[in-house]
Amino acid sequence: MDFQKQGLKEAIEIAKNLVIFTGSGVSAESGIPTFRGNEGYWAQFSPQQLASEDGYLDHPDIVWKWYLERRQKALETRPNPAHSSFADMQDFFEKVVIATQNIDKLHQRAGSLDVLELHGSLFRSKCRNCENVWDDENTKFTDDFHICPSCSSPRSVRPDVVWFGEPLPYNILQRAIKEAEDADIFIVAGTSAVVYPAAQLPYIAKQHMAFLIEINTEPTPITSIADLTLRGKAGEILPKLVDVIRNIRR
Ligand code: BJW
Repeated sequence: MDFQKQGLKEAIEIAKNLVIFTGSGVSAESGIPTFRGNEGYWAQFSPQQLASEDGYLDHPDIVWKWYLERRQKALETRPNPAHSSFADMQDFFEKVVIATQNIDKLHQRAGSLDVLELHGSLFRSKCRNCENVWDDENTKFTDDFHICPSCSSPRSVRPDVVWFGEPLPYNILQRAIKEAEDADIFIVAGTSAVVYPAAQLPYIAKQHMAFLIEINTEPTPITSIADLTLRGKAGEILPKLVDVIRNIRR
């Protein structure tokens, strides 16, 4: 593992702001599937059917079933060493922000305090009619589960997640962009970095002179601009990176 790479020690010595950009690969070792690749959701299901408003309008029950299964899985699993390592990094830098594309809340459960959910949450629902949003861990398949508890509109309740063709939550995206601009070190972990606008964040950080670290089992478009690439499983690499940081910052 190339922790001796030029620039890493200096970057860790002087960094105040650490920003971490994560995708589904970070939760893979908790047993949650990724999207792309042979084992990913999109090898089995159509993104247009499950992760678009048109798909939801055509088959709300199929879409809800997928999300409720994922919610159950997320509740049953636990954060893995990748999530815990990111939480541990809060001990060493003035500011640590996580901008995640994941909707599983595993960063929060591991103890990370400042988590920007770019693509929404498995644990919130919203009404397409009145736009009411509420915490929701308990939706069950019943006759009336599509009815909004606020405006009573029928067939209007959906998961509060960002599907293809939908804008990301404005304030969250703007804050993530600002944090990327201010980052001294920017870590990209477990994402194919092909879904925009989230995938612009590493480029913004790089343009603003952050030291860019990529952690992934496979090459991605970010690999060519990364200052340091750590190839392998996030849950195995990140505890070692925490040790390196601890030795430099103690
Ligand atoms: C490990 C590992 C281990 C595995 N350790 N690593 C053409 C060009 C550019 C853009 C577009 C375009 N055509 C259309 C667009 C726009 C579109 C887009 O980007 N599409 C591209 C795919 C082409 N984007 C959108 O539509 C976005 N909205 C938008 O643009 O709005 C515009 C607008 C403005 C104003 C008004 C109206 C509209 C929205 C995108 C929403 C994405 N939604 C999803 C579902 C979210 C809810 C849910 O979870 O169900 O988000 S799709 C899915 O992809 C999910 C993920 O968050 C996202 C990213 O995936 P991720 O996490 O990177 O997973 P994978 O599987 O791709 O990668 C896993 C990685 O982990 C791999 O690299 C592995 O190697 C690695 N790995 N194990 C380390 N143990």
